[in-house]
Amino acid sequence: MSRISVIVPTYNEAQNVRNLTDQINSALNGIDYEIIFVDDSSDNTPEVIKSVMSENPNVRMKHRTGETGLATAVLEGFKMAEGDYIAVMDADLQHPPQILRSMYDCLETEIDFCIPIIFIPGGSDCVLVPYRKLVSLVARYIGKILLPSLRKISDYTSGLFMFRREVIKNADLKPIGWKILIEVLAMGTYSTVAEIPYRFQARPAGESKLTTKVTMQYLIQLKGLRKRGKKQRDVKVIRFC
Ligand SMILES: Nc1nc2c(ncn2[C@@H]2O[C@H](COP(=O)(O)OP(=O)(O)OP(=O)(O)O)[C@@H](O)[C@H]2O)c(=O)[nH]1
Ligand SMILES: [Mg+2]
Repeated sequence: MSRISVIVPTYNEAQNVRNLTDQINSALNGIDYEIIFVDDSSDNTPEVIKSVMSENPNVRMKHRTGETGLATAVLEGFKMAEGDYIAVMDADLQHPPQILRSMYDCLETEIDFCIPIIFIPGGSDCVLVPYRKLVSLVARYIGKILLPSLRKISDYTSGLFMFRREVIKNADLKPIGWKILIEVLAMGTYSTVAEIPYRFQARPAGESKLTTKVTMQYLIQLKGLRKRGKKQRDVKVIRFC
């Protein structure tokens, strides 16, 4: 049976990690999995994670001090991951953990990469405020212009995805800021991508850490990927709606 490593970056998510772990645990019932929290928090999140670890042997944590940044946290998780399939998910439950099972099912059918999407039929972004929807739309549009090799893919700005570990085997990943999916898509090796719908949820607790600096870092990252990434790709994108 294939094993999943679920990487969860955390920054002050003390109120969410236990709920998230319970939901991942029931979503992946019967599947071999590990959850890797990569934590940069300044609150008591690491203590809560340690308590969760004492109850669930599938949970591990790397607590970083003196370093923050979502993308580098996820890279740290990639280094620690032991699974055949690697998933990335936010801690704030905006990504419904049940979707992990559908992502796993996709990869079990020889697909290399699965990206859940909110704006395809069956998906929903109704909890996002109009301003956030607009920022996301513009970010995707700029990405499509600057990285034509990824044009077939509907969304590469999300923090929710799963791929076979071979995808990043020889990938030169040097993300800045927050956007790790676009880095993996631009630098990784894969030939089939599945897009599946999902419903974005409201954050039940804690605060957003998104800032305008993140948007600027995304633009700088795109510029770098234009130089470093593959200019052309032969990728089959299958959309399950
Ligand atoms: N390790 C680590 N995790 C981070 C850092 N910044 C944010 N995160 C985590 O990354 C995930 C996404 O952050 P959010 O603040 O939810 O950002 P978002 O979902 O894009 O924005 P909202 O829709 O406003 O919540 C959450 O699990 C955060 O805890 C960081 O510097 N280090
Ligand atoms: Mg969030």
